[in-house]
Amino acid sequence: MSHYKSNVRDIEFNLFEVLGRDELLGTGPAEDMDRDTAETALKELDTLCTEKVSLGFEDDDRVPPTYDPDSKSITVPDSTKKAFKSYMDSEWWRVELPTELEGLNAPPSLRWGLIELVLAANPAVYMYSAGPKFGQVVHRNGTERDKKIAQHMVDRQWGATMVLTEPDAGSDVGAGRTKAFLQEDGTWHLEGVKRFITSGDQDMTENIMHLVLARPVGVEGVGGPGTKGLSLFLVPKYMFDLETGDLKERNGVYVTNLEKKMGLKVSSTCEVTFGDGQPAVGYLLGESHDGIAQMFQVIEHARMMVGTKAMATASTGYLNALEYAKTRVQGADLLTPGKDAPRVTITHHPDVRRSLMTQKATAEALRMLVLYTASFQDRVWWAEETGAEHDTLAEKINDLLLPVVKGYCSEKAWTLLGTESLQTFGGSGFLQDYPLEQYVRDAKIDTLYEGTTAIQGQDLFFRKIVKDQGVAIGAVAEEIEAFLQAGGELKAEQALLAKALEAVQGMLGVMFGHLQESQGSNPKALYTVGLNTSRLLMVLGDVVCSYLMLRAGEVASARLAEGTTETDFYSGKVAAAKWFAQTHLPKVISELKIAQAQTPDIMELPESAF
Ligand code: ST9
Ligand code: FAD
Repeated sequence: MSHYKSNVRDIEFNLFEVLGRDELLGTGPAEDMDRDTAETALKELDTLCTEKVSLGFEDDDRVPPTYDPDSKSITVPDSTKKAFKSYMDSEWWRVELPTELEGLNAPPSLRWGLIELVLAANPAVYMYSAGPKFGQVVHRNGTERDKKIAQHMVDRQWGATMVLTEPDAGSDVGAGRTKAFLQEDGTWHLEGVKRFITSGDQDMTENIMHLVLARPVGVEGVGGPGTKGLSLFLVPKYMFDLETGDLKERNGVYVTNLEKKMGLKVSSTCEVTFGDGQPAVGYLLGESHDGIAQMFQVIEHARMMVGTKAMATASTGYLNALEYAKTRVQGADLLTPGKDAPRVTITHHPDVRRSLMTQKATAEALRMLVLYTASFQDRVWWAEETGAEHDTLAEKINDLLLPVVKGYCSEKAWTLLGTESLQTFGGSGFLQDYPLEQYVRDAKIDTLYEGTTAIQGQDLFFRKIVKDQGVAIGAVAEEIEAFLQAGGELKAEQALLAKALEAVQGMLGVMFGHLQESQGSNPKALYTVGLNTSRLLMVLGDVVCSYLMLRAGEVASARLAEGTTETDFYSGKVAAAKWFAQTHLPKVISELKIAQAQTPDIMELPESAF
């Protein structure tokens, strides 16, 4: 039986009943994807995930991919191979590709609704399958040569990797030392060692295209220090005929180690060595030295993917816990304490109810955050596809929300899975008989890769708020204020939201105050800003998610008033909305007080005092 449990009903509720995404479907660039087709897609992919994609998930965690140092290659276990093949054969990955690359070009919100299912069922399969999608970045930024390469990546379903990290360059990508040397024929030879590279090798695709950041050497005007001196090179595992894509000789890029990890073991994490004894030939993407900006096109997508993965795991974790709680009989109802009182399922205990509602409300709030963010991607996509004026505001709001999706979803999911979902199983949760212990191990990585939570917090404040001059955050605040102005049924929770929104604005005021101070007489006030950036990220997540849950709660409450037959579903939505707001919003006010009280004192403390 599959570990995977999905909530397609909630995805559809968000997409169509709250966010009105059906208005985009069946028209303009989504002419071929009407609402019926979208619902069929969700249903079919859900079935595929249940019956095939999820199958290698547990077995291959126990017996993960192996590394052979002689051939410097990785072998993926058979169940994962089958799961991967079933996903690639289904062709559903084409929903993420544009029509010029034979994609189905679905609106981004629908894409993320679909991707959630694959990420819940078997996240490593999604990562291994991302080659064609990387092809899109190659196509978008490439020369005519690169566009041909991109076409092979799609047509031949090559694997692909994003290659940034080095032993001394993790968060600080600009410290990377891998070098690139220009050759007479216009290609480059790369030399260096990268580490922690996801899908660095596997034996499921005929070729792998590595997208590598390296520093050009000996060419005037390029290759300076920091991230701006990095260029992006396409380095294939096998050389190939540019016209046909047919493979030629092995290129000089080899996996030199496979990491042993806490979780997500099916996804290979590799040390990759370039040009050790054999040239590692690369092509400069777009023949332009703009590596970090080009790589950030991949990173933005990958950060959204990581937040979605975290949410997807939290959701399947909750649904597994719920199923268990409904059947596990233990203890008597609090109201019937006698020794011979009838034993009840644990869902009768208030603390288990508290835990289950926390899980339901959080998983559903995170899903809303992902799909709400995707709705701004829809606006950008729509403008691009129809040739309308670029939707700058939507792009800015998407940029603002991305670190929240990545940072907030990953932090909430990992803790929720451990402290609530696994806990619901009692001691059984600690066993490998149930998927929870694996979910906890697999979800921890989401707070780390694609930029740790600390990096997301800094990105949010310095780049997405300060550098943006508050435009995007102002627009989101206005949207929340308009919602509050309109009133509704959930009045007490709306009042909490109004106070919490003020608290976030207060926190921003505190941080801007310290920032200003640091630019004047007290440079150390910048440390105080840095002590609050992760806090800001988490409270912004609390407030935006509460707003979204209350919006959903109002829709659900209207459906109940109209007399729906789905009473359980909609009353569950109203209850979850209230619960999320009641349990998160009061804490935002405490966080403001903590933020106000921060001083740079701990920065003065000698390291030896820690
Ligand atoms: C990793 C992979 O961890 C894990 C999972 C892999 C799974 C792969 C498969 C699935 C993915 C599928 C993807 C398919 C892709 C398809 C997409 C199709 C559409 N936003 O602030 P500055 C740029 S990989 C945009 O001065 P520093 C910008 O160009 C490893 N751009 O930074 C900027 O210039 P300007 C992940 C941004 O101080 C320039 O960078 N590693 C953003 O030099 C310099 O900016 C990490 O994530 C942004 N938010 O460097 C590293 N930010 O200002 C984390 C910067 O002129 N560390 N740029 O515009 C950081 O992010 C650091 O903050 C730093 C700092 C490196 C950026
Ligand atoms: P460090 O940067 O050393 O950070 C250590 C700690 O210090 C963290 O808590 C961090 O938040 C904090 N810190 C560091 N700098 C700052 C700062 N300026 N301000 C505040 N706090 C800071 N990389 C790739 O290029 N491609 C991949 O495909 C890939 N896949 C990965 C898969 C796995 C399983 C793992 C574990 C990593 C992967 N990575 C990949 C690398 C990943 O992106 C990095 O591990 C991550 O960016 C953090 O870098 P680091 O591990 O060097 O930690």
